[in-house]
This record gives sequence, C-alpha cells and structure tokens, in this order.
Amino acid sequence: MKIVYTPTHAAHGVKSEFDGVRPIPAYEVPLRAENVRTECEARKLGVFERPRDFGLGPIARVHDEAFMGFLRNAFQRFQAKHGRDVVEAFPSSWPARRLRQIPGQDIDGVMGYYCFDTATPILDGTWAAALDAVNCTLTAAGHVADAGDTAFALCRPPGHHAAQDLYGGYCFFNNAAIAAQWLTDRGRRVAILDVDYHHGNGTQEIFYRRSDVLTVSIHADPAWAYPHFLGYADEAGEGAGEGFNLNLPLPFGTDWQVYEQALGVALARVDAFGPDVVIVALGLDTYAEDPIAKFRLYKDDYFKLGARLARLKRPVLFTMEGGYNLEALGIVTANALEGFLNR
Ligand code: SP5
Ligand code: ZN
Repeated sequence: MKIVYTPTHAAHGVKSEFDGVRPIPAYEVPLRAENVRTECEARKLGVFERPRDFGLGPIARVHDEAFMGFLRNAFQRFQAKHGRDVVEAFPSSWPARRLRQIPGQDIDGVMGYYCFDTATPILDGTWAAALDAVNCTLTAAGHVADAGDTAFALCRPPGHHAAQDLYGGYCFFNNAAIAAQWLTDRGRRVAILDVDYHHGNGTQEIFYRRSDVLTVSIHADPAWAYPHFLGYADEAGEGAGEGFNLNLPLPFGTDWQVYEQALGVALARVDAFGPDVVIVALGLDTYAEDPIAKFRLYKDDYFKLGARLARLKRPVLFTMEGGYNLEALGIVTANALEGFLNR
C-alpha cells in the first residue's frame, strides 16, 4: 500500500475553536496526522511518499472559483480588518433563513457567507495545508487508478464537510470529492463510502444531482448530532442523482453489532453500483472514547471494519477524515488499514 503524506499539514496548526459555549482547545490538530504516521510507520503498513503538485485545476472541477479565491486571501483580509495580532479568523454572522445569500464586500460578511460553523478557523497556513491535502489525495488516487492498488492519503485538514462553495467542520477542500471527480474524468467509475461519525454533507451535496458517482454515508443521526442540517435517511439524491445517495443515520451508543448491519447495507449498495474505485472517507471518530462523538466502536472493531471493506475486492483509496482521540487515533487508523490489508 502507498501512503501519501507531507509535513505541510502542520502549517494549519489550529489552536482554538468555539463550541457555542466558550473558546476551547482545537480538536483538529497537527498531532492527529503525526500520531497516525508514527503508528503506520511502526507497523510498516505501507511505502511512504510525498505528494505531487496537481495545481488548482482538479480543485476547480469541484469547488467554486470565487470560493477558492476567498480561501486564498481570507486570512490576510481578516487580519487587515481586525489586526495583525489575530492568528485565527472566524466568522461572526451568517446569511440564515430569510436573509439574502450575498457575500458582500466586508470580510466578516464574506466569512459568514462561505462558512457554516464556528469550529473551523482560517490561519495563515491554512491555504497551503489544504492544497497539500488535496495533492496527497490525488497522488494516492493516481496509484489506485494506475496500479489498481490500495492507497492511503494521510492528510489533514479533512474534507468531507466542505461543499462547492462552503467550508466548515474542520474542512476546506473536499479531498475525497476532488479525487472522485479526478478519477471520473479519467474514465473510472467511483463510489464514495463515508464512515466518519459525522455525515459527509459536503460530499453528498457535491454529487447530489449526479448518477455517475455514488455517495454513501454511515453517521450519527443529524437530528441529534453535527452537522445537524443534512444527513437524514430520506435524502436519496435529486433529478438524475435520485437513488445515488444513501444515508444510514444511526443512534448514539451504536456499537459494532449495530454498526456492522449498516455497513452491510452500505457495502451491498456500493457493490451493486459496480465501481472501479471505492473511496473510503476514513473518519475514526466512531471510536468509543472520541471526545466529540457518541458511538461505541472499540479498537479491535477497526480490524473488522477493514476486513469488511476488503471483502468488496475492489481498489480502495482511503482518505483521512475525523477522529479526535489523540491516544487512540494512530492505533484505530492502523487497525482499520491492517484489517483491510490482511484480507
Ligand atoms: C471531519 C470532522 O469530523 N469534523 C467534525 C466537526 C465537528 N465539529 C463540531 C462538533 C461539536 C460537538 N460538540 C461536542 C462537545 C463535547 N465536549
Ligand atoms: Zn467526523
């Protein structure tokens, strides 16, 4: 297996987020990727390599150009308005229901227009890190496409909450969706299976009206969990995309026994779609002791998760998404990959 990694992710060294109650230490931190790297190296799970540079072209196939331009300059604009001492830029107001969906010219309006939460600050290094997360994912996608092999994009920031012109949930560019589009443009049939604890709202939205890319997500019921406003079971796709999105929301306390059944349904749908490549949005925040999530999967369950994915007998591209228990993240990620590789 190829593992694509670059230390530039650390340029997005988030310090804080706002959880609606108070500013708190950030969960989505560089140590996450470093712990995963350390564990994958220790277990010799694959051959590490650095990403190639794909430029902005593949990103523009998925994301809005004005959104990309905004992300590139947002931090500088925010600092210019709010002061050079500011190190993390947050939105403070949003075009909610009955307000006009217009960014305007003021950076505070523009931030609220493109962002949907208070947990995803933009830093000086965010743009560089987000670009390289895409490069890692596309480099890994290249291996999967060329060799029909397995590859792991060991990258951050994560991607699955980011839509065409929307960021949030610690995500800026949708790494998995960009890879899916890139592979589709090269004639591959792609399914995305999202096993992060949170619904992959960005990925769903990007492909919602399309039948050429299947999107399946297993996640906590949005009636009770972030991202709150998308991810219900009745969201099946629209127009030509009807029947090509599958949401499997699960209750708090979901353990392996319950999870496995949903996984079976998800995998049957993926298999019926007949993809050349399966992109697994590998979030590990389903772990029982994740600090922001409420499922009950344990470390050994991730071997079983990987083994079930292997039974697809299809080339898989793993992209790193959530997972916030720093002690366990390396172990559970490596368990999932090892379970897959020892098929
Ligand atoms: C990629 C990914 O996993 N993004 C998740 C973003 C979730 N952010 C907000 C979660 C709010 C949960 N609040 C729980 C507080 C526990 N002290
Ligand atoms: Zn998550």
